[in-house]
Amino acid sequence: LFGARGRVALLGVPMDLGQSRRGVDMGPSAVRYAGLQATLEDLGYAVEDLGNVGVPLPELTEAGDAGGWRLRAVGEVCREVSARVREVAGGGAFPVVLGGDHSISLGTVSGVVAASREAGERTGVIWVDAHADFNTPESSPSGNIHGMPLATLTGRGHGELVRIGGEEASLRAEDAVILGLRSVDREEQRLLTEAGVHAYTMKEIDAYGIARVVRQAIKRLSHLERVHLSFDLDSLDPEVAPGVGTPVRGGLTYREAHLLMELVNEAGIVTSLDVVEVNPILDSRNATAEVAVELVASLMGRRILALPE
Ligand code: HAR
Ligand code: MN
Ligand code: MN
Ligand code: MN
Repeated sequence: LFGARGRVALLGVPMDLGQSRRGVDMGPSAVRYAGLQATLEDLGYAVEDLGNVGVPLPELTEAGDAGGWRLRAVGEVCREVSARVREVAGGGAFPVVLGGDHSISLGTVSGVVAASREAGERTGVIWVDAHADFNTPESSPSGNIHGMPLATLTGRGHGELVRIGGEEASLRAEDAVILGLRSVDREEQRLLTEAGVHAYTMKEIDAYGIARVVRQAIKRLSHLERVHLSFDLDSLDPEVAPGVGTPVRGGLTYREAHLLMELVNEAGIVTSLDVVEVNPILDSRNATAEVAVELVASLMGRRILALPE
């Protein structure tokens, strides 16, 4: 029965360059330590850990960020991630990519999109996040690249990052939904509305309940052959997931996040995943990485009761 559920490939991206250095580069290690591979094997997957993609150390560049070093480094790392993920997805395995800050999704999403285009299929994204990550270099109040990946993937942003997946943008704005949103910068709000990305904010989740909101989000993506789930741990309430660099009060509860994953699993639509922004330095005894592993288990089919034979 081993591997009866299919193949999963794990890839770590210990990158902490999407903002000033904080500690999310240790995220892949923390999530592995929390038992990701054994958990997936227990669910019946054949799991191959491909190790980490190499990431340059900012400490080794004398010039700091002079000359756009950080931007170039993010671009290089994400091109490598994109190529690796394309190969994994093209070979029929389910990619699980561990960040790292959210700028790694420039690599994961462009990689799965490249594989899906080769198969003549279209990919959408479920972006679970407190933030919209829809800033451009012009709109961003911080200049931090991890606040920009969703905009970049839809063709808005730094030219060299927009083109990671080739000339065509990886995503159409209408093929992306955001869940858990509660922190959006002023200019970013305008960009998001103009682009037509559908965002389900915490207000909708409070008013209608997580189940209804998730079912609506799934329905909105039902025209797509593949869906990538990009899971930013700061979507959770900081009391549940303290180990993130940019916590925002009023997030998903433990059970809301699980039900989200359980309903997405039931719908059977997700074909790839990244887990980002786990920061062990700010965490409390690896709790955030452990929650991440439990949520991945729910997404990948863990049930409370066994299914009837
Ligand atoms: N919107 C803010 C900015 O652009 C904060 C972005 C924080 N991003 C993440 N990823 N942690 O979701 O700077
Ligand atoms: Mn994010
Ligand atoms: Mn976030
Ligand atoms: Mn609630």
